[in-house]
Amino acid sequence: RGGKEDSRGALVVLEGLDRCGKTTQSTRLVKHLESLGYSTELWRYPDRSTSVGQMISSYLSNKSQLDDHTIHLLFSANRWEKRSLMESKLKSGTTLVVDRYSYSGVAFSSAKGLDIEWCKAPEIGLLAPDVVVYLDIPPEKAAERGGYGGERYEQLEFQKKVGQRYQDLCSANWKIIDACSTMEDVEKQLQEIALDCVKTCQEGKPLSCLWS
Ligand code: FDM
Repeated sequence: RGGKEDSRGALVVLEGLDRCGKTTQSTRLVKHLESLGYSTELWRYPDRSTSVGQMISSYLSNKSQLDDHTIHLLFSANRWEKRSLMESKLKSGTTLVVDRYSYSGVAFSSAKGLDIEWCKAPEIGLLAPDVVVYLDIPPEKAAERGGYGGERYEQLEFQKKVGQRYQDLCSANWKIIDACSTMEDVEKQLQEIALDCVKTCQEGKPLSCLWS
């Protein structure tokens, strides 16, 4: 689907606690946008395929230990190593649906007690999402959903703290969806939000950088 000269793809980010349905919903959203003829890709962070991503993966599965600041910077580096590709994809008209982004970085690390401004600093200059969709679920409900997979952060008490940090980060370009609604309901709401955003970007909304 063509558009204006400065037409571009949209950067749509999904955030939320573990087991909120992000992965299922982002996969469905990509299929939907593709079916409408929009070039779309599903991205996720951490991107475990890179060498930085493998260090992160090993940390998350408790196979290695790292200082809290160190792992925070690795998560950020994992976004930086994909930044230029992200920009070129968007500029070439591809919409990116991204499962977790800088907000996960800040929410999870600051929930451990790291200073929030320190956590935000390495994210400065990454591309700002056009919309952040937060799939809102009470931590207790998320824990009931088929259980956690046993990775480092999948514990109820910690997820409660992360939920509070997400609330502190929530700003004007966030859309909140009740993740306790039916899967179809969440899917529909997400489609509307994303489509609206895709159209705005097609009309030439300029790209901007975090933290804007
Ligand atoms: N996570 C994810 C972080 O702590 N910082 C980050 O920057 C990102 C992107 O990694 F518990 C945490 C969030 C989650 C874990 O995520 C792995 P997935 O979605 O389960 O792969």
